[in-house]
Amino acid sequence: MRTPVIAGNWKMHKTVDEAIRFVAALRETELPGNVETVICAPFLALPALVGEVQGTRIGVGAQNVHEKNEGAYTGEISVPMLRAAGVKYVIIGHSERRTYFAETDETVNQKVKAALGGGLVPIVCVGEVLEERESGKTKEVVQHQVKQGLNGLSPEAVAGVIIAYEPVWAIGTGKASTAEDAEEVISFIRKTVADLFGQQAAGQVRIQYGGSVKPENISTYIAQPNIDGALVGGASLQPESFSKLVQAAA
Ligand code: G2H
Repeated sequence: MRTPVIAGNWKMHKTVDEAIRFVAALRETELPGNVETVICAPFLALPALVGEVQGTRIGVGAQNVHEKNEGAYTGEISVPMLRAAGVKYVIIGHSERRTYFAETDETVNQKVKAALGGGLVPIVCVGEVLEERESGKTKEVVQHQVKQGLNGLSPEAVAGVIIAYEPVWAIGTGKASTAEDAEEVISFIRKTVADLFGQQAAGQVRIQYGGSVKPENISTYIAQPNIDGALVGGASLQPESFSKLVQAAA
């Protein structure tokens, strides 16, 4: 009953021309209607991408947003700016933002509220680092991130959020979590959402797995009852592999 979401996170890759060529190639492939397909691109490529995906089922997302609507915040982009450009999704709190740009659970929470308030679908990233996994703290860490990141939201708002569980040690390393381990953490995240916001929100919220997902392993994640798609970095950069990922989620 939950529609799976495959979201590509291009990170700091592709010029505007490269983004346009990617969509042209993707349009040549058959994308299933029952998978929500999203491309999260660098800011500069977003307006062109929104134009290129017209008439397709592909949605366009940003990889970050500022929590304020406007003001003296040099170098930042706001929710109304993204909305005006036709962007529908935004990744919030990716571990690279937390590590390299000092984002915290508190800023994540402010950004999630701003996104929802302005009509964007937030893709909220949570996940433990290797040391936390090895010391048995995975559930404690993700529970805290979910609780703080979604703090103060209504159950109805939470139902519209996408959560991406990305164990940090699996990101870009080629060391993906097993589907069974990912399912265990993701079902725990769903239970956390149920405890905080009720069964209905927990039943509706989509929770993706992210971290070294490829066409070769996507079906193992999709087969799990609580995993509703994937947030994909490296394997989303080529139209051939991205379309295979989307097809495998159908
Ligand atoms: C995790 C993921 C995309 P990759 O960051 O969000 O990247 O698929 O390259 O591990």
